[in-house]
Amino acid sequence: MKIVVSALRQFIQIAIIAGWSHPAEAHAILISSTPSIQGTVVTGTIAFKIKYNSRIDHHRSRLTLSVDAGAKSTLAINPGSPVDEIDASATLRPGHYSLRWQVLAVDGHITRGDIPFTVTEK
Ligand SMILES: [Cu+2]
Repeated sequence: MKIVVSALRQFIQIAIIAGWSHPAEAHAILISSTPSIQGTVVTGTIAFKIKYNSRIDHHRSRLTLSVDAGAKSTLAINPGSPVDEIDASATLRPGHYSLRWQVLAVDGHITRGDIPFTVTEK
């Protein structure tokens, strides 16, 4: 009985350690984006495509767009976005913008970042 208890305790300890040191690949890391970081696009309807290294939860992810003076708006994430991508669209006038993304990866961890870009005249 003593051996069983000791083995069980050891198993629990290993499980705790394994749970704490989960692989870094599990986090959603930005792979590519349209517009690109510091990129330039022409005024009109912009198709945003933000791609990650892992599956993300579209319902618990968020896109916030801010323009020059700081006016912020939330962009609706296209429900048909690929599993590792968030897509959205917006009609934008020329200016300096920043797209803030926040995504929930399948491992339950949230990552966020900013994509500054410029919209120019036609
Ligand atoms: Cu993680």
